[in-house]
Parts: sequence; C-alpha cells; structure tokens
Amino acid sequence: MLRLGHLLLTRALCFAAHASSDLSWYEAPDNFTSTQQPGVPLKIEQATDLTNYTVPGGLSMSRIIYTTLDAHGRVLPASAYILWPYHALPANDTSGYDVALWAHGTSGVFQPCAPSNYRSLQYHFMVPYLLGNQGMAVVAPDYAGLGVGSSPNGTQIRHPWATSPANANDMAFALTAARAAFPQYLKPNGLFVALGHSQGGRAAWGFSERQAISPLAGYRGTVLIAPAGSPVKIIENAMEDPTAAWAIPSLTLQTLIIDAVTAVYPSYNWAGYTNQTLDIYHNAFERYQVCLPTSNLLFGPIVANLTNPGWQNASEVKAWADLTQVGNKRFAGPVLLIAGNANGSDGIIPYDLPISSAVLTTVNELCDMNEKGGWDQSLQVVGFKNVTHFPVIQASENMWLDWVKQRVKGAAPKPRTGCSIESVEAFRGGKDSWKSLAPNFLVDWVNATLTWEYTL
Ligand SMILES: *[C@@H]1O[C@H](CO)[C@@H](O)[C@H](O)[C@H]1NC(C)=O
Ligand SMILES: *[C@@H]1O[C@H](CO)[C@@H](O)[C@H](O)[C@H]1NC(C)=O
Ligand SMILES: *[C@@H]1O[C@H](CO)[C@@H](O)[C@H](O)[C@H]1NC(C)=O
Ligand SMILES: *[C@@H]1O[C@H](CO)[C@@H](O)[C@H](O)[C@H]1NC(C)=O
Ligand SMILES: *[C@@H]1O[C@H](CO)[C@@H](O)[C@H](O)[C@H]1NC(C)=O
Ligand SMILES: *[C@@H]1O[C@H](CO)[C@@H](O)[C@H](O)[C@H]1NC(C)=O
Ligand SMILES: *[C@@H]1O[C@H](CO)[C@@H](O)[C@H](O)[C@H]1NC(C)=O
Ligand SMILES: *[C@@H]1O[C@H](CO)[C@@H](O)[C@H](O)[C@H]1NC(C)=O
Ligand SMILES: *[C@@H]1O[C@H](CO)[C@@H](O)[C@H](O)[C@H]1NC(C)=O
Ligand SMILES: CC(=O)N[C@H]1CO[C@H](CO)[C@@H](O)[C@@H]1O
Repeated sequence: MLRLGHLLLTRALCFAAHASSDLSWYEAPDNFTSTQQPGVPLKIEQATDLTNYTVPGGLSMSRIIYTTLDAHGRVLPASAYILWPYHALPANDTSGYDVALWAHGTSGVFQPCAPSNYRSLQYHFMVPYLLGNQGMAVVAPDYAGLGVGSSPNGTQIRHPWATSPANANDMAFALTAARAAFPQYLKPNGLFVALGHSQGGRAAWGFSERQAISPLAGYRGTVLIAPAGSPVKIIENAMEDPTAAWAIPSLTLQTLIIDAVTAVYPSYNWAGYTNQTLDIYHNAFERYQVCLPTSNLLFGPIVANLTNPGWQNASEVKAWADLTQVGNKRFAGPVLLIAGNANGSDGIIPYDLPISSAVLTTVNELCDMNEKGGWDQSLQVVGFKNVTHFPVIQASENMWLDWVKQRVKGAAPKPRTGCSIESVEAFRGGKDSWKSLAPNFLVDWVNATLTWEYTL
C-alpha cells in the first residue's frame, strides 16, 4: 500500500471502476504467433457476462482478442469489445448491422486500463451506449497494451499512448477481426463510420489518413471530437505561456508523451522524467497499474517538476512527434471535426489561438493542402463556443449523431468537397452550463474525493 496524503493506494482502489479485477480473460491466446496476419480473431467471447457492467437493457456485448500491427509493423495481440444493438433500424438481416468504429480517449497506459473491462465501458451514455441504443454495433478497440498486457512469451506490450498510426491500426484490425468473428452480423462491406474523442480523436484522424492508403470497405466517414494534432506542440506552446488556463492541465500530458516515446523507442527509457517522476512512476503508477483519473492524484501535485528542461529536444521525442502527427497529410473524408472553444481552447486543447498547436492552425494548413493538392476531400470543422473537453461530446451530440446515422443509412447528401469552418453558440450563451473539463454524469455523484470510482 502507498500513502497518498490521507489515502491508501490499494489494488482494490485501482479496480473500483472495473467490471472484474480478474484479468485472466485478457491473456494472449497460445495460438498467437508474430507471423500471423493482422485482423485475425484469436479468441472470441460470444456473450460477455454483464453483471458488473452498466450496459443498458436490450444491448449485449462480446469481446475479442485479435491481431494488430504496432507502429513498427510488428504483429501483436490486442482486445476489443463489440456492443450489439437490440435490433438495427431498419432491421435488415441480409445487410448486417451498421457499425460505429469507436476510438476511446485516454484511459491510461497499463493492462487494466482497457475500457472493455470498465463497468461503464469508459464513455457510457456519452457514446457507446447511445450508439448501441440507436441501432448500431459499436466496435471498440482497447488499443494495444490495454487489456492484453503481454505476448504469450511474457514480453510486456506497452501501450503507445496517442501514437496515432498504431492506435489507427488497432481500430482497423478490430473491425476486420470483428467481421471475421461475427459474419452473421457484420458483413465484409457493411457500412461504418469511425469516431473518436481526445486520444481517440487523434486515433480516428490517423484512421481517416489510413483509409486514404489502405481503405476498409464500407467506410462512410469519420467524426473527430476534441482531437489534438500534436501533443508535443501543445506542450511547447504551454511552456511558452504556462499561466494560460488551458496550459496547466495540458502540461500533465508530458507524463503520457514520455511514456509513449518509450513504448515506441524503448532505448529512450523515460529519459525526460525527473528523478521524482521516475520514482512515482515505478513505485506507484506502474506498480499499482494506475489508470486515469486516479493517475492525476500521483502526478498532479508535481506538475511543475515532471520533466527535465529541454526533454522535448531529444531525437526520440522528435521522431515520435513526426511519426504521430495527424492533420498534415491526405485523408479520406468526409470528416466532421468537432471541438470545444471556451476562450480559445477546450480547456486542454487549443482551438483558435494563434499558436502552432491550435486545431485551427492545423486545419488551415490541411485545407490549403486539400485545395492545392486537388484531394477533393470534405472536412467540416465546427467549434462549439463555451464548452470544454468532455462536455463538447454531449453539447454537439445532435449534430454528430445525425451525421453518423445519415451516413450509415446511405441517406446523407453527397458531402460538399473542400473545407468549411463554422462556429456554434449556445442559444442561452452557455454561461450557465457545466464548465468542468470532465463530464457531468450520474457516476460523478460519487464522493468527489473518491475519483478512482469515476470513469471519465
Ligand atoms: C462482479 O464483481 C464481483 C465483486 O467484485 C465479483 O466477485 C464477481 O466475480 C464479478 N462478476 C463477474 C461476472 O465478473
Ligand atoms: C516475444 O513475442 C513478441 C511478439 O511475438 C516478439 O516480438 C518478441 O521478440 C518475443 N520475445 C522473445 C524474447 O522471444
Ligand atoms: C485460436 O484458437 C481459438 C480457440 O482456441 C480459435 O477460435 C481461433 O480460430 C484460433 N485462431 C487462429 C488464428 O488460429
Ligand atoms: C437490406 O440490405 C441489402 C443489402 O445491403 C439491400 O439490398 C436491401 O435493400 C436492404 N433491405 C432493406 C429493407 O433495407
Ligand atoms: C537522479 O538519479 C540518478 C541515479 O540515482 C543520479 O545519478 C542523478 O544524479 C539524479 N539526478 C538528479 C538531478 O538528482
Ligand atoms: C520541485 O523541485 C524542486 C527542486 O528539486 C523542489 O525544491 C520542489 O519542492 C519541488 N516541487 C514539488 C511540488 O515537488
Ligand atoms: C530545445 O530546443 C529549443 C528550440 O528548438 C531551444 O530553444 C531550447 O533552448 C532547447 N532546450 C534545451 C535544454 O536544449
Ligand atoms: C472565459 O473567460 C472569462 C473571462 O476570463 C471567464 O469568466 C469564463 O469563465 C471563461 N469561460 C470558460 C468556459 O472557461
Ligand atoms: C468523502 O470521502 C472522504 C474520504 O473518504 C471523507 O473524509 C468525507 O467525509 C466524504 N464526504 C462525504 C460527503 O461523504
Ligand atoms: C462564460 C463564457 O465562457 N462566456 C464566453 C462565451 O463565448 C464568448 C465568445 O467566445 C465569450 O466572449 C464569452 O466570454
């Protein structure tokens, strides 16, 4: 046990948001080999026992372990859940279910931080329950390293946080594997839309770029909610103006970036961490496999001392930043990008500030490439005024949900090619609505000091 102020960090506390503290289901199947094709199901749980989940009545769930590719093109085992609707609308037994390919936001970096084992699947009614209730099958990768924590030979699989090409592979191969595992419900060319929020917004952005190179059949577009083009640029901008309201929470991303660089380039070995951060990392964060938001209890108090000055100049960090940059290359549309704009940022990700990490800086450059390059792709960007990082999901729900349903029902008007940038303002100004970065939801009614009982 580790003392954190008046708290004791225990295994039970670390599993408070989980359906099960027994992770044996996630052991990599013995028939996994590194020479397999990606997108192959290795283990199929037809019907997940929902006793400890908050999944709405009518929906059902399956889990799979499947093969994916990491950032270096190596084959790895990874897990995903599939949330099944009660029935599709309109029910069509011959065409199979329409699919929402859902990329979750940051949950953590360790094996237990797999949303498929969270009581609420992490995003509950904000996304997966909503889509399932609307008649879509939700195919949701946990991402490599979350869920399946090691290869059969015992080598740890580290989760490459926000490493968009790898996270996008996990999305693509989860869908391919789900189609292979459930051919009675999911057709090889069934219609699907990709969606993601935050880290998942980056993953989905990378997925739309992947679709331009190696398309999966049935693709009808991508929704990006609160994506970040470049976390390293966010840190650099935050360090230039560390008192900006958005800069303070965004500086905590340093812990995750350095961990991701190490996951992709192990020789980097967390070199950017101070000794204090390394101590907390190894003796608490890693030892107890702590997930978000509990991890904020560990690193929040030392946010000013997390990293060594100039850490972002290391060659491995620069290589990671280049590898994972999204929004700088050809993509397959249509793409709907939704972002919160509360005084220029969503509280963590800059939106229209005149800095290199702002969403609109990336978008303006991308739109220029789209036009000059004759790509003819559709990118619709909508900034929601006065809403922050999580609340923007629900503030914009009627827009993106209609968009998704029209795409998979084939009823959408042909998207206008090129870019558009719009702004939406609350009828009532937004002054009186929820302002926290985190969602405001039923589960938040736990005692506010017991943050490990939440999922974001
Ligand atoms: C549900 O949670 C309880 C309490 O943690 C546990 O004993 C039980 O095994 C779990 N059931 C399933 C199906 O995971
Ligand atoms: C263990 O398996 C992984 C994945 O197949 C492979 O990349 C790695 O080289 C293996 N390690 C050893 C020590 O055999
Ligand atoms: C691995 O084994 C499982 C069950 O043991 C089987 O369903 C699956 O098809 C196998 N996959 C491969 C690629 O051999
Ligand atoms: C069901 O799907 C098939 C194959 O996509 C399509 O030909 C047929 O029109 C659909 N039927 C209905 C009722 O939507
Ligand atoms: C960090 O720890 C290492 C190994 O214990 C030590 O050599 C180094 O001097 C420490 N660095 C600082 C800045 O204290
Ligand atoms: C940050 O590091 C400095 C120098 O090592 C130390 O004096 C200070 O107490 C640390 N601050 C926190 C919040 O740990
Ligand atoms: C890191 O690089 C930036 C510019 O790229 C430079 O201003 C800064 O001094 C460098 N920091 C260190 C510690 O090398
Ligand atoms: C925007 O800034 C104003 C003035 O500083 C502040 O009152 C307001 O709460 C901020 N809005 C949000 C959503 O943070
Ligand atoms: C919340 O939990 C803390 C720590 O366990 C406890 O001290 C406090 O009394 C609780 N507050 C409420 C309102 O239950
Ligand atoms: C309360 C609040 O954040 N109000 C802001 C809403 O957005 C407008 C336009 O961006 C700002 O001027 C308000 O300050």
